[in-house]
Order: sequence, then structure tokens, then C-alpha cells
Amino acid sequence: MDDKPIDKAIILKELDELHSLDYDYADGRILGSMCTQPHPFAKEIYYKFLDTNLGDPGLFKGTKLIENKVIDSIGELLSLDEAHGNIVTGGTEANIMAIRAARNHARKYKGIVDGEIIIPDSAHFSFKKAADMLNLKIVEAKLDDNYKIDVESLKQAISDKTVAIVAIAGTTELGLIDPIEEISEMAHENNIYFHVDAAFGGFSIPFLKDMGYDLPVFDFSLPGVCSITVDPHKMGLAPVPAGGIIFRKEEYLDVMAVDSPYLTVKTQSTIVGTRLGASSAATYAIMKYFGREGYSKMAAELMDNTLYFAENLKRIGYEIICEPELNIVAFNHPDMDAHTLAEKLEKLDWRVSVAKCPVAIRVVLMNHIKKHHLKELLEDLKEIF
Ligand code: 0PR
Repeated sequence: MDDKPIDKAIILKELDELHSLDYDYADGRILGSMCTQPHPFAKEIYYKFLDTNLGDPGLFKGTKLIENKVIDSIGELLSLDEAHGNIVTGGTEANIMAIRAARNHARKYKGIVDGEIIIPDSAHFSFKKAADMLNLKIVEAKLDDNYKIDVESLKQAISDKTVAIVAIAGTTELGLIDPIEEISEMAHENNIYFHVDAAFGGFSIPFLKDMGYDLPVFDFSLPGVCSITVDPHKMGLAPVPAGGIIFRKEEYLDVMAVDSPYLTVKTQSTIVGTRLGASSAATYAIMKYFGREGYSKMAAELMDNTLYFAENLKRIGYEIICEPELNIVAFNHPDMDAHTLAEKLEKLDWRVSVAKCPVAIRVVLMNHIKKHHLKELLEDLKEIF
């Protein structure tokens, strides 16, 4: 730290210089991000609530009510009348909370001490962090030929140590939806906690359904589903950090509660103590401002872009890994490996991401990627071909 105070203008100049090294969503060149430019109204509200701390909700009663309202609205979106949960920092924290609830519940009601969680190969790496932190063993369920959970393999992975089963509604790499209805039935029959990671899909599947897309059920209307991760800072257009964790029953929060004697509430179930109220307020504002209609319109536009991109890739001669279910397209050149293709695209100033399973270029068609950007990208891909 400097000894003497520095003039604001000098600090600002230095920060602006560093900020200019960042890529900008508005350029339409960031192809592998699930985050995007937050809506300006959400940013405005975020700033207004920067002082609030939901770690001590008795001091910020109004903001706590806002968090409750957001959880109710997201719960309603996911077919749950009475929702419990929190707005957290993102999908990682939401997934860790879900697995912690499952572990504690199994410890309390089934006496399981050295538990296991069953996750598919396609699960986000946040579950590895959760298992590591919570001292759980990961058992991997295989994927079928369509890159979705192979239900038979999952069935075989169940043991008397299983504390949770995880499935994904909108996988990180391919945007696919697992056979959640079947898994829900199996989890229900075996009395095992079932968590659905809809960090990406939660803010698009319900809206695409409204627009007539035929997508599978993934939410609390399935009796086996115990919790769902859904992130406002991905398809919800809220500023980072805003993740969401919704539980079917309050008891899942109760089994995680620790005493917080000197706070205005006597127990705390979240992982984070001091936490932003701004995320809840911004999410509330943008959900109200967009409404179901606004999100549906956006989700449908993004799907149009996705199908346009996939069709044109095929026309040029690229091979797509699977027909897109949500707004992600993964593809390969017939005879060039994905990393070489990625390097060529990077040289042309595209910020690409390479999927691991299977290895392929992966494009997440978020709101900042417009049709004209896709046209430029397709021109470059034609040139490379
Ligand atoms: N669950 C799923 C299905 C996800 O795709 C992700 C993140 C998470 C959980 C974890 O969410 P948080 O990152 O909010 O904790 N998916 C993206 C990924 O890791 C996140 C991302 C966003 C990556 C923007 C890059 C980027 O530029 O691929």
C-alpha cells in the first residue's frame, strides 16, 4: 500500500488502463461464456443496494423480504408453491449448499457417515469441490450415446452410502437436459436426495416451453426433486454474483443451520456469512421488469440464433456434436482437432472455449452474441474450412 493518499484521477486512470485489457461482451467475440452483460436496470438497482448485508437480516429487514420474494418467484417458475432457499454467489455455492443439505440430512435421518454422491460425467466441476469440502466420495454415472445420464448405470451406482443423486438441466458443455423424470422416480423410490443443477437451464427451459418448445420436465412438479440450482447471473441477466438455490422443504435448510448467537437471527444455513443484498435486489428488479413475457422472447431469440448457427455450420461442412436443446452448439471440423481449430479462431480474435467430453469447440449463444456476429464467425469458419 502507498504511504500517502493518491489522487482519485490517478487511481481512475490506472484502473481504466487495466480494465481496458478485459474483453468486452459488447464486441460479440466472447463465445464460451454463460454470463453476459447484465441489464442496465439490474446494474442500477445493484448499486443502490450495495450497502446491504443479508448475513445480518435483522438489520436489513426490507432487503431480506426482497430475497424471500425472489425465492418465491423462482420457486413458482419451478412449480413449487412454497419455496425455501437463498440468492448466493453462483452455481458453485448453490451446488455446495444442496450437497451439504443432502449430506447432513442423510447423516441425521439415515446415520450415513462416509457418504457418496452420484454425479454424471457431464456434471460441472463445482461438485468436485463440494465432495472435497464435505468429505464425500464421488461415484460417476456414465453417459449414454446422446451424452445424457445412462439411467441404468446410475441405478447400479446406488449403494447404502448414497446421500445424493445429481442430474443436470442444461449441461455446461452441451446444454443438454438429463432424463430427470426417470431419475426422480428412481430417487423417490429409493428415498435418496435428488438435486437438479439447472444453473444454466433454469432461466430458459420454462420460458422455451411457454414459446412452444417441447422440452422435458425438470422441476419440482416431479416429486423426487429435492433442490434445484438456478442462476440469475447466467440466463437471468442479473449482475455477477447471483446464483440461486431452491429447496422443496425447509428441513433441508434446518439440517445445515449453525448457531449465530450475536446476530439478529439465531441460526444461519448459508455457507457465506456476510453476503450481498444487492444480488437479490437486482434479480428481483430484472425479473419484474422482464416478466415471463420478456424472458420468453429473449429465450426464443437465442434459440433462433442457435439453430441458425448450427444449420450454417453443417452447411459449411462442420460436424455438430448433437442437436442443440438449449442455446449451446458444440462442433468439430471433420479432420482438424478442436484445439488447432480453437487456436485459429483465437488468432482471428474470437474467444473460444473447448469442451472436454467430447472434445469440441463450444459456443454458448448468450444475449451479447447477435446475428451479425454469427455471420462474421461463419465467414471466418468458412475461410478456415
Ligand atoms: N452448474 C452448471 C451447469 C454450470 O454450467 C456452472 C458454470 C456452474 C454450475 C457453476 O456456476 P458458477 O460459475 O456461477 O459458480 N458454468 C460456466 C462454466 O464453468 C461458468 C462460466 C461463466 C464460465 C462465464 C466461463 C465464463 O466466461 O463453464
